[in-house]
Amino acid sequence: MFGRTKSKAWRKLESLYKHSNDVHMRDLFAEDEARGRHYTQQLENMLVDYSKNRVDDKIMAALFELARERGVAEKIEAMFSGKKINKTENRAVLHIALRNRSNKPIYVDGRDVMPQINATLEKIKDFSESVRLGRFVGHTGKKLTNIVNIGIGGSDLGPYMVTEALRHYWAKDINCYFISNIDGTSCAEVLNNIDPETTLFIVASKTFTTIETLTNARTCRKWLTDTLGEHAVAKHFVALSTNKEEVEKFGINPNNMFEFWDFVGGRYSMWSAIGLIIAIAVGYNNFERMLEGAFAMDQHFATADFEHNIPVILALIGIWYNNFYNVHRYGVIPYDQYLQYLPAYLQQLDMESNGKTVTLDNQFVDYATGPVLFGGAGTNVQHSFFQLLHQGTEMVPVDFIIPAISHNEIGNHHQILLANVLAQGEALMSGKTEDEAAAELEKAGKSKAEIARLKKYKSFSGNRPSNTIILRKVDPYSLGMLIAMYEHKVYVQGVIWNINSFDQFGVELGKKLALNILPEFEGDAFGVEHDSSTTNLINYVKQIRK
Ligand code: G6Q
Repeated sequence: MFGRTKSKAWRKLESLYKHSNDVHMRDLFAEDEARGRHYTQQLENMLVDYSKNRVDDKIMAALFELARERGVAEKIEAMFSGKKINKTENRAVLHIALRNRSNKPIYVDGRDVMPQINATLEKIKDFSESVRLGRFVGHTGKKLTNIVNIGIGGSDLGPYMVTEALRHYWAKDINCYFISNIDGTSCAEVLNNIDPETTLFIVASKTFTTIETLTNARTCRKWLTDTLGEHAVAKHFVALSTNKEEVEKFGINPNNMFEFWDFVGGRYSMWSAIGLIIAIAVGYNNFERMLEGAFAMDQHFATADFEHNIPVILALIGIWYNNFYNVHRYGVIPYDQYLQYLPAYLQQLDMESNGKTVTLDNQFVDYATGPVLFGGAGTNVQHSFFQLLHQGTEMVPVDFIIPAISHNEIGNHHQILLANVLAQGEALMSGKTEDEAAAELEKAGKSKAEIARLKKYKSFSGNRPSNTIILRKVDPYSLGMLIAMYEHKVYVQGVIWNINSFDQFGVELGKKLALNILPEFEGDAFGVEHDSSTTNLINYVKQIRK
């Protein structure tokens, strides 16, 4: 166990870090002409180049040793075989079963989970096809062409990100909308633009108790029934949930419910019922292609040795910066407009999974766990936060993601995009010395005095790490692979940190906290004590709202 008593590999990495800190990646590339190929892995049409990292063979070997020491292989096997690895909630963690295209049985408490998973997939297939073909129509007989997903967190971010990422595949007559925030604006801006007769609401909530989702769903229900009457609900509302009782209480017929199970965590749930809007938008075949892509990554993750295992390698490189360089942040920059919501989705996946302080042995950690993740679509973000990435005092490891082929090959747009992403990685890695900056200024005809004044500003330290992930195209299959890759990366890191990546008590706290203050604004507060700042703020807002 490391932490209180550090493991052998951990200590080795600490000592390697002391030496590696003085090494510039430029020199590593100069020493090994084949470094680019040497530190690249390919799985089908996905290529991952991790050569622009501050690692060498010794460091990678020690990282693999750490993974072995921490029992990563056993923990992968435990997940795939349905063991209850979510210890704090005593649950199996089986998003991999949702896309288990081999259909090999996976047992939880002695029962194969595949039949129920297949039944839900079958139901998704039938329903999504019926909606797309206009067989399942609205109360007044009109085709349902506005699909509104009402959900939040794991019941929103995955389907939202994927639906947007696969916009190219949408049926031409279907529009998708997402209502997540409790802010009335979220409802109003969608409802103002759609017609109840052609709208299908999908209420997505694992627990079916989340205040935001239920409040939004009630508002939408009222909006619908005010025009079409109570009987219309059966044709315009479906539920995705694990909680049949609450679904019925809300007034949705259980026949219109798509079931999932407690072995599927919210942020890992878009591969089944929670993905219904994806299947309606892009068609079940494409949804299935996404499952197949994820399954290909699952197989790779479960069987490849660590030295060739993409999620394991990415996880270990993350650990290297997080725990040895003490760099607790990283950026994900997709160079693809369709992937613009990927960073927001990954923020939840990574930060909710690994933002933990207590180990599986019930001890407080004495090392850093999950980093802060941020990002945005390139090239846009080159014009916002990239200045800091290049010249700030903070080192920020980055994942660049780009498809080799765009869905929209217009003029030379995609060539420019490709050139940008590769140039950024190269510049972050190599930097520019003061001498090089001076030579450039001289070439531009600057005076000696000007060169002396400007060369520091125009120099770049470089040695700033990045991974480059190239997909052939942003298609359902590649997207499935990409998402599964990050899911597994996060899991491996959680295993190494000896934490439970599958609970989220911090989120649950948030769900309860607001309920203490809500009565103050609804006028029936009963003397709950708050700190003086909160009391002042409550009074200030009340005064304005009077
Ligand atoms: C995800 C979290 C959380 C959850 C939302 C919505 O892993 O548990 O983001 O998805 O809080 O919860 P419900 O789906 O139960 O409404």
